[in-house]
Parts: sequence; C-alpha cells; structure tokens
Amino acid sequence: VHEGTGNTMYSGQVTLGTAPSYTLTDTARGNHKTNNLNRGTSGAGTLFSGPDDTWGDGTPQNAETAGADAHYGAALTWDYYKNVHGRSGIRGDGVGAYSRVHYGNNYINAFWQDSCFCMTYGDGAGNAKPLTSIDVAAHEMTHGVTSNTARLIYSGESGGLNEATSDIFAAAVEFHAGNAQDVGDYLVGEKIDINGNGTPLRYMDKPSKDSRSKDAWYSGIGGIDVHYSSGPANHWYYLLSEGSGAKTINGVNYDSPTSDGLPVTGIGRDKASLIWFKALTTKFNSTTNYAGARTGTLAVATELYGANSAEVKAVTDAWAGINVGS
Ligand code: ASN
Ligand code: ZN
Repeated sequence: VHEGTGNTMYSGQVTLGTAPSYTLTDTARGNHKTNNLNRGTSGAGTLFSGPDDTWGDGTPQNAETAGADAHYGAALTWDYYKNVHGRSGIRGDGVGAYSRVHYGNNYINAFWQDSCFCMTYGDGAGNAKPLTSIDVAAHEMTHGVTSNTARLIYSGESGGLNEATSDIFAAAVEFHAGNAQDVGDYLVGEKIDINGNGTPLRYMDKPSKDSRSKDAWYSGIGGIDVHYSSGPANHWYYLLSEGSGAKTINGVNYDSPTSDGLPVTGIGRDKASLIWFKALTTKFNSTTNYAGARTGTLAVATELYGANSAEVKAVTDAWAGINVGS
C-alpha cells in the first residue's frame, strides 16, 4: 500500500492511495484511477502523474486539486461499501473503476457511465464549484452499484428509486467518512453551491424544500424527472434513520414531517442503510416501484430483526409517512 498527500478543495489535507511512481492509482482499492480530461469531453483522459506524491493545493486553479478530491471521494466510497457492506468495489469483484475530472468547459454536473465503468466531473461555472465533493462522488459511484445489482431502470418510479439509492448512500458515505471539513448530513451537494445562494441541491428530511422534489408518493409520480421522484424515498430514509420532527445533526437543522401526520421513531442510519442495501441487492429488480420497495424493505427488516421488531414497525411507519401503504 502506497500513500500520497492530497490537498483537496472540500476535505482538507487527506491521505490518497497512489502508486510508487507517483500516479493517482489506488492500489489498495482495485487500482481505481483518476484521470485528467483537461477540458475535453471524450476519451479516458490522462492519468494524473507526479513529479511528487503531493496532489493539489486546495484551490481549483491547481489542476491536481479536483483530481485529489475525486480520488478521495472514490476511496471513501470504496471503503464504505467494503467495510460496512462487505462489497469489494462497484461490481463486488475487487476491480476499481476510474474517475475523469475537468470535463468540458463550464460544465455543472457529474455522471456515471456503465459503458466506461467510470465517473466524470465538471468544474462548475459561475458560483457553482467543481462537482468533486464527497457526496457527489458517492452518488455517482452508487449509480454503478445499482447498475450491477438491482439494475433499476432510470425512468418512472424505478428511476426515482435509482436516484434515491445514490442520494441515500451519498449521505451514508459522507457520515461514515467523518471528515472534519465535510461533515455528514442529509443534504446533497451542499459544498457545490449550485444555486449560488448557499443552498444544497437536495434535502432528504423534506425534499420539497428544493421546490421541485416530492415529499410523498402519489399516483403519477413516475411521470416526473427521476431527480424529483426520488424525493419520497430519500424522505423515507431520513424518517427511518432519524425519525419525524425537528432535529439538529452536525450543526444542520432538520424538520421532517410525515404525509399522514403520524410520528416515526428512527432506528438510526446504520440500520436504515443496511435495510436499503440488502433490499437493493437481494429484493429489488429493474422494475421495482415504490410499492415493491416497501415490500422488499419489509422483507429484509423481518429477516434481520423479526416480524414483531421495532425495526419492522419503523420501516412500516416510514413508508406510511410518505404515503406508501399496504
Ligand atoms: N448528476 C446526475 C446524476 O447522477 C446526472 C444524471 O442526470 N444522471 O443523477
Ligand atoms: Zn444520479
């Protein structure tokens, strides 16, 4: 195992898995690599390489900085799936993917592609900063996990569940990382300032705070953009983890209402994440919808904790809290 030093934009000074020849090749994590597209929009890009084993200076002006952030986010996500769920890499086969940074000009997004087994980050534009934060990296890598497990089709209700899976594990990875400069939260993309006013891209306690995402399921939700039909499942995960009502976590204030007005008692993020991961990998399929996700998570919770457990009750109550019933 070889380690260099990353001076990231979002996570401070961190340890990075590098190769002895000074490249961003994480030999302890399936040789996951980080490449520089240098504003191009095609091809694999060029593997970041030395002159030394220090990467970036914390500013976006230094081309290595985005590489350091992306490489770190991929490592944290790898470690989360390995250490928490026993999954070795996106496919579970120990093989790393790769990241591409500096995609195009003024590009304000990031994306996963099955075709290259890689994820790609824009540098942002205007107020929007580079997309290379921990939660965005975990979100994109989780699209790879979903593609290699449940294969949730990226449209309709299954598309919303696909998106929610990426947001759910983005939050789980960020909390698990415990990075002092980017603490865990139930917000998505809060470091990017994509709206230019300091607000995050999405809120999991009350998704409608973004004015587009839905808080609860309704007939027809499959017809809206998957980044908004994800709202109820993100909300379910928050309710199951933390419970309904007001709460402050790591300095962030949340207030999560339920659609039925009834309270939910949270079971903690670790159990909620385990239930979603097991449902994703053993119960869901490509066409799973909200009703199917309820059935799948209840089956998992019953297997793990027993039919009369507080966990099964919480799962049931959280689904009811987003208008998904029996
Ligand atoms: N960043 C977006 C996402 O991962 C890209 C997309 O629309 N698929 O959801
Ligand atoms: Zn996504």
